[in-house]
Amino acid sequence: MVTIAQHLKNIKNNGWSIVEQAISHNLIDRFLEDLTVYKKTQKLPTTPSSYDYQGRVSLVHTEIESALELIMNQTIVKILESYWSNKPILFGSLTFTVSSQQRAHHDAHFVFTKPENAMMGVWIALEQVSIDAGPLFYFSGSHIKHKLKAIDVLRNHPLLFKRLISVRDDNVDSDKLNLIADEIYHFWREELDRRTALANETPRLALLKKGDVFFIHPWLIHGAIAIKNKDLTRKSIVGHFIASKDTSVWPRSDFLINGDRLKTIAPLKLSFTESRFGSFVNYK
Ligand SMILES: O=C(O)CCC(=O)C(=O)O
Repeated sequence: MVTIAQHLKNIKNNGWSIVEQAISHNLIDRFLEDLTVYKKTQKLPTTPSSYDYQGRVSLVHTEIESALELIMNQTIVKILESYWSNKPILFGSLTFTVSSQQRAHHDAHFVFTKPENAMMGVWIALEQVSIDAGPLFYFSGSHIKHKLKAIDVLRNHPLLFKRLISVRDDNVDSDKLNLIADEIYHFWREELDRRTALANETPRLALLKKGDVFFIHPWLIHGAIAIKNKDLTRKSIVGHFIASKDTSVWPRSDFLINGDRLKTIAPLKLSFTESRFGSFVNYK
């Protein structure tokens, strides 16, 4: 059995760790039943109608107790608590029916925190992941080697940086700012691909079994490969945790357009709900 200390070492050194069979299959089955009922009552599609949709539902843990029970599993919480020496708070969750086929990225760009390691993705397989169902891929060690921020990209695109500053100073045209954010994201994504290709790295695939848990460091480059067999589902839920109530969090837009002056930008104001499984951020 892999010890907690070994998981902490894996996360620190490699940017990931897998806990096999952390979640009971009974609980997963109960959650999947609850999810089906929830989707019906919310009139959400119960089958992925297109591969853009992915059957993705956000924040089900705020609506379905079995989701909270599943994500705030004792082993998960214990590992996070030991990693941060602090009480983990569930910031958000996403459930998928099929693979997102998402391109390489790191989660720090979605949820940027201070301290910078105070966030963690916890991806739970709700069924055996087939190699043809678009499994997650990841570059081991990339959280150290390729820790790329938007400001690193802007330094290589001085004209774009200049444009950003002038639109930002105008402080009125949010459409223009959004377009610049898209442009920065585009170059940032390209740079991630370029770096991993240059380093000649081969991605690993997370071919997890039902009940396995994959810890994803916020700076680990990962994504999901293309679905080869469109009849296959790849049911999963991912929880995004922050280290404690004292962690400062900024949204993706600030990561992209305010990375050079984050000290002057107020972090998100968060409120919290206490549950018998642990605390989570309340968005209501
Ligand atoms: O499960 C997936 O397909 C993608 C999940 C992911 O990359 C993420 O949550 O950051």
